[in-house]
Amino acid sequence: MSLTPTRDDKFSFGLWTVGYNGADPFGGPTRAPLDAVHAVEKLSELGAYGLTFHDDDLFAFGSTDAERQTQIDRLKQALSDTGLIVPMVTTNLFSAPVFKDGGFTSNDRDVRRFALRKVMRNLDLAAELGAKTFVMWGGREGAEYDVAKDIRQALERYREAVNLLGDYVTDKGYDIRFAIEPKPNEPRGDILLPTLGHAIAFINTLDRPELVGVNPEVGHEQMAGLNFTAGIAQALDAGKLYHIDLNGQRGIKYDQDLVFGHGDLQNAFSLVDLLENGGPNGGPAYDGPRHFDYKPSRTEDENGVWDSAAANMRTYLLLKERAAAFRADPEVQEALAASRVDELASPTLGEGESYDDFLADRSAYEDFDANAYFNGKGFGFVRLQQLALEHLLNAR
Ligand code: DIG
Ligand code: MN
Ligand code: MN
Repeated sequence: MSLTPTRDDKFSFGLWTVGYNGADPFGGPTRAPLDAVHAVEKLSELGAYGLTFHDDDLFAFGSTDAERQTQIDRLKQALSDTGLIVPMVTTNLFSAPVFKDGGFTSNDRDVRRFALRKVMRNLDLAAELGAKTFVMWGGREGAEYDVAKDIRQALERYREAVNLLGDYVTDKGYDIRFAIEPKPNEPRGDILLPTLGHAIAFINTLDRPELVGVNPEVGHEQMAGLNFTAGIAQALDAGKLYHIDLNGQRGIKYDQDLVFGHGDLQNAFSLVDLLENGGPNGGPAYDGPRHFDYKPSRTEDENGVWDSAAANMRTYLLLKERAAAFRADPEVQEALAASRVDELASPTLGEGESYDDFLADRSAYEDFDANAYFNGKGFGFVRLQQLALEHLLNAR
């Protein structure tokens, strides 16, 4: 298995990631601005297949139409020259002061109308560039004070916005699906739709739920203390994994946006195993872009930026190789069977068994020996986990 990224690996990067200038709430930029064309050229050299962006990443907020078009034309030329594509586009509804109380859910109706128009204009650009996914991260949709935001009305405004956008792309014939990106907090004290579970519940209340999925980000679920791999399994179960943001996070703290694998490595291993081997017949469970939404650490120079971009892809490929070795190991297959992992796929009721049949089956309850599980009938999970760890460490 090659560790050299190819377009077939479908690795994509946000322009805002490699373009992150290092500024944080406690210090200014440590790197010069990065030109979009240069980013496309370097990412192509490194083996990426796609570039994603917010409108404001490509042309500054408040640009004239001419300035906007110039940047779009420059990007199109770079994409044509390199063969890189734009799999996903997203909109910045969180940086400009006008969005200080959010976009879709600002208490200020005029701001909500401005935000929706900004997104619709960006949807036209997404369609023009052939993007198939439109991500909506509502980073500013939320509040710091419970009494300042009527959450039910905020959800209704969010629903109104997404329903309108669904009507718009349908009527325009755009081949675009939406992906809501959850995050529990930061920059708002509490963000609406904080986890992928909240987002999936919200999606089911929309007029066109089939048009809307989720774009879970590793660090965002982990900021809430949740298991990202388990969350992705639930998104897959719901048929809602429309995109994914890969990065690293080391525990419940501010959003670190580390290189993929530089946080919880074992969860990264199980995630890649799920994505690559968790589908039918042990094949891929997800065929979308492997998108990195990370920040090259403030400490790095431009060389460090490209090293970090390469590290994301190399780590993914290393984990893919390790997961394949894990699945191919006969001792692992034997340990999986001993742990009865596959038995969970067997329905609890027998084929055609009615609940009357079930109630009549004395072996299920009256004659069942529950005490046999004391001091016996162990599941062998620790042995299985050690096998996984040893494959992760390439120690087998
Ligand atoms: C942060 O995790 C968010 C924004 O960077 C962007 O809107 C979205 C796209 O993946 N992720
Ligand atoms: Mn993040
Ligand atoms: Mn993200």
